[in-house]
Amino acid sequence: MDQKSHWPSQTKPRVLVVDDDTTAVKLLFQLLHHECEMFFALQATEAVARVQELKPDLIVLDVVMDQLDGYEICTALKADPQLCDIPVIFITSHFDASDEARGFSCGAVDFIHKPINPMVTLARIRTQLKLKEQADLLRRLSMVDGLTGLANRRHFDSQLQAEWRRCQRLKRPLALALIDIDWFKQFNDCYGHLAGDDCIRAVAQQLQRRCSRPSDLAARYGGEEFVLLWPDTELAGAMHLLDELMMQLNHAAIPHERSEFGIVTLSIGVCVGIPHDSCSALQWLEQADQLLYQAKQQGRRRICSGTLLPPAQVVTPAAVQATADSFSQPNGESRADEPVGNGC
Ligand code: GH3
Ligand code: MG
Ligand code: MG
Repeated sequence: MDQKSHWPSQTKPRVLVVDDDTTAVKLLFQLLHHECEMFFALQATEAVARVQELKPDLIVLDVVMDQLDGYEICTALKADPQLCDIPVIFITSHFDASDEARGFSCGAVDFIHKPINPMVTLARIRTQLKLKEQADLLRRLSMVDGLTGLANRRHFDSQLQAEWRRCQRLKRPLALALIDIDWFKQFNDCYGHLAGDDCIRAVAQQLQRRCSRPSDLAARYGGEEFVLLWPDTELAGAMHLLDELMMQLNHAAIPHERSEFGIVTLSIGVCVGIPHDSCSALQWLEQADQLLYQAKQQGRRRICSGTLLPPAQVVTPAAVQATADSFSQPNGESRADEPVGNGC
């Protein structure tokens, strides 16, 4: 088989070889460099730091080295949640069943014996890289919503908890917007379910455009509901992004003849604040949901915003301090055909 065409994906898998035996290192390089991006660590002591820096797809690890043995390194890697999914193949000059058993119990996936047999080694490494590629794909798919390509609810739930804790620790504001398409049942009834799916995808694309920083997250919350999570974002910044979103959707003007507005519109509840101990991430989500409910009650096609109450004022999970924000144009003007001053 042509070595260059072995991996279908555009990027080559990354392999880190940790071995102080330069003969073995050279041979592995010759064997793999056509189809893998190769990295080396000749010192056992630099192994873990190199893994953290490179995040390789596979580690080929010598069992016996000067300073540390391979078992200790493998055990350290498997104890680290960020690194534990990287497969480790041990390479050794001695064949001893009890050593091999020890290697597997440390978390290794396979053994290669020296002197290196090129064909067997290549086959074993390819097998592990294929398994890693499939595991990565499954991990990615388990976080993505099939219809829209946005993050799914499961991924959002874990990010919400993680960002809540991070912003609490750093005392940074976190913005959360719950977004719902207006009169969407009527849209499906009028144009059909497939057109409904297209509409959901179009809205999802607009949401994704409002996520420019790596930690920003747009997710499909369920049905025709979405959520935007913006860490390190104040209320003014969140409102600016949401106003842009509303404008873009007006511009797209997706027809919706069963809506009083004639086009597809959104209702939004947004809540911003610095997380604190008196409130949980779920209570905060509940506040955003209350604000979304208000937006619906007050006529739809609008944004109701609120700030997370300070610790002393949190009375019930649903306690909401709503501010009088509505959909305002970025140029400061209000358009007669859009609701303003809705009292949210
Ligand atoms: P409101 O303005 O109060 O939000 O009214 P609504 O009609 O949008 O809300 P409702 O909850 O009554 O209806 C939501 C609809 O969304 C009903 C459901 O069939 C539709 N829906 C949910 N998921 C999908 C989907 O994946 N594709 C399509 N086409 N429709 C969906
Ligand atoms: Mg709806
Ligand atoms: Mg809904």
